[in-house]
This record gives sequence, structure tokens and C-alpha cells, in this order.
Amino acid sequence: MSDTPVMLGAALWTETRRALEEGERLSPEKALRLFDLEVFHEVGAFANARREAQYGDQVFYNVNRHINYSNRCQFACRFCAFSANGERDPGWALSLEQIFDMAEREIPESVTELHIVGGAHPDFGFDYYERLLKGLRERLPHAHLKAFSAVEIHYFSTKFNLPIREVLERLAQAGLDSLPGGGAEIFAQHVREQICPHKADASHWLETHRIAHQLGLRSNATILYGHLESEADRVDHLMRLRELQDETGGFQAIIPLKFHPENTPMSHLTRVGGLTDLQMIAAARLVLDNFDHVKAYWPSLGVKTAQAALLWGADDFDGTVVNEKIYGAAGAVAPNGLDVMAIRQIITEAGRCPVERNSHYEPLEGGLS
Ligand code: V47
Ligand code: SF4
Repeated sequence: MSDTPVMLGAALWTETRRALEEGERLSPEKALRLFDLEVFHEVGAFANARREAQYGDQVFYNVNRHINYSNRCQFACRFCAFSANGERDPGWALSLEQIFDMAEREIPESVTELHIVGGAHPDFGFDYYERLLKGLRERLPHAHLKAFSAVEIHYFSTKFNLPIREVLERLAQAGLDSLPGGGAEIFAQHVREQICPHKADASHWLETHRIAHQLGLRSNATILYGHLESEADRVDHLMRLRELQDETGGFQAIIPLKFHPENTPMSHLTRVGGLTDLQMIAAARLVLDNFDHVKAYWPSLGVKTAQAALLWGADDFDGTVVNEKIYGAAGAVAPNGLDVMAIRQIITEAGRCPVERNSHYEPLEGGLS
């Protein structure tokens, strides 16, 4: 008698469980089993154990601000509610004066990191981006500037006819400290063709991060899930990140981002539930054995699921995230910023110990922790 799919699944999980128990690196076939609902609790327990072995009860957070310089964008990704492409909506862009004014008036000394991203703006010259970083560096010398996704960097390279390396070198000279993880979405080309056909593809995204790492810049990685991708596409994405990390060691954190369909051309899709969110966090922890940090990004997961993720493999709650616009536009139900006391309470309530970090994950003395 041939095996039923359930029996087959159970046998495959036994192999995955053995690999996890022995600390063996997961193959794509074994990694796929992490998404089986029948083993949901076991997968969570493995991810939690791995996270506790590294950090005990500690959970990192930081005090940050987002600056979205413009929502005008050439690329019109189908999952994006943030961008305006000019046909019906002209969108908005902040002048350097507006940004500097905001930096001077609204950003207190306690903010240790600025997360600066925007759309692929059709008209700005390269000097806009250089002056933006220089001006912020002068006004907020203590703040780490995490700016421009690999998609933006690649866009600058093609638009201004400069090699990626030169774009990054010039931006680093102007004050760039690291790259955020945006723009990765799902690497599988057959999905990219449907959700973001116009922007940098997987090889461009990975190459941009490779060069950044070679130049000594650290960066993050993301994975956007809950749209048209299969579980195999998620695993493929994680494998490609693991491979690059083996080569460069330059990634700091992986951030699983849940797709929010509201106000996007894919609004007919249903937002995936909390179990998928937790599976994704656990899979990131267990597959990416060479990444130190898994971030539970609360604007994307929602505060409650992000809190649960701290028991499912995540060690970082990101930050205060004031002024984030991407998830608000896509209908995410999360506040526009959390204060430090709220973050610490959420972490403490999960039985964990909050630790304020800087952008290199060093605990901050004089923080509340
Ligand atoms: O690349 C856009 C995602 C990303 C939607 O590096 C959407 O620390 C869900 O990369 N539903 C940008 N997601 C955000 C990002 C990020 C966030 C937090 C921390 C870091 C970091 C990086 O947001 C995009 C895309 O994957 N996104 N639209 C949407 N409707
Ligand atoms: Fe533009 Fe980024 Fe939105 Fe795509 S996800 S349309 S690149 S702002």
C-alpha cells in the first residue's frame, strides 16, 4: 500500500525534527515542513529555544523615527498603497528645507536611528539624496542614518548612470550608515512579475547588498509574505538570503513583513492570519541560522501578534517607529508610533526583558534597561 500524503508529511517532519535537534542546517525540503500546521507548536518551541540560547530573555528595541521623503514612484508595485504614480494622484515630496526643519524641531536627542526611504522619484537629482544625508548628519550627529532600500540604490544607479558601488560610496561619504531591508519582497521571478515587475529584481537586490557589505555597510533583509507566493517561494527567498549571508556576513536582521491588501490593486486578497505570521517568524529564525536578529515589526504584524512573536523566535521589537506611512496607507491597524514605556510594557508582559539597543545591537547604557 502506498503512503498517504499525511503519512508522508509525518515522515518528512521526523527528518526535519531530527535536523533541528542536532543543530543541522535545514535543506529547502526540510525547511518547507516548518509551514505544516500540524507541527505549529513544535516549530515555535524550536524557534523559541534557538532564540533563548542566543539571548536568554532579552528583547531589543530602539528609539527611531521614519522619514518618508516622497511617495512619488515610477514603479507602481501592485502590493503598494503608499506610492502615487502621477496619473490620478500627483503625490507629495518633501523639500530638504521641510525635512531639516522637522529634524530640528521634532526629533529629540533620544532618537538614535532615522529610517529614511521613499519612492523612486522621477525628478530629484542625485544631489537631493546626498544633501539630505549631509544635512541630517549635521543636525543630528548622534543619529544612525539607515537609508534607501536596495531598490532605491539600484534606481539611482540606472537613473544617474553610476555604478552601484559609486552610488553607495558617495552616499556613505554623505552620512549613510546602513541600508534598510526593503524592496526584497519575494525573490521568485514568477511572483515578482505579478507583483512588482518594474523594479530591481532579485539579482539586483542581492548584488546591491553584497556591494554594501563589501564596503563595510551593514544592512537588513525583508520578506513580504501573504500575497501570491507559495510556501516554496518563501523557502527559496530565505535560502538566497542565507547564501549571501554565508558569503558576506553583512546582514543584521531579517524582518518578515505581512502583506496588507487594503487600498492596493490586490485588495481582493485576504490578509493572512496570526498563525502564518508566527510560522514566518519561526521559519526565519530556524532557516537563517547565520542571521543574528529576527525582527517582529509591529506596524506590519500588529502589536499583539508582534508580542506573541517574541515567544516564537523574534528577539527584536524594532522601535518607536514614529511617522511610518507605508502600513498606515495599506490599512494596517497599528498606532502611529509607540512610546518607550509602551514598548517596554509589551515586552515585559511577554515575560521578556526589554533592552534598548543602538543600530548595531549594542545595549545602550543610560537607557531604561
Ligand atoms: O519593501 C509595501 C513593504 C517594505 C506593503 O530594515 C508592504 O529595519 C505590507 O522594508 N503591505 C518597506 N507590506 C518597509 C521595510 C522595513 C520595515 C521595517 C524595518 C525595516 C528595516 C525595513 O514594506 C517594502 C514592502 O515589502 N510593503 N507595501 C503592503 N501593502
Ligand atoms: Fe514604489 Fe516601493 Fe511602493 Fe514599489 S513598494 S511602488 S518601489 S514605493
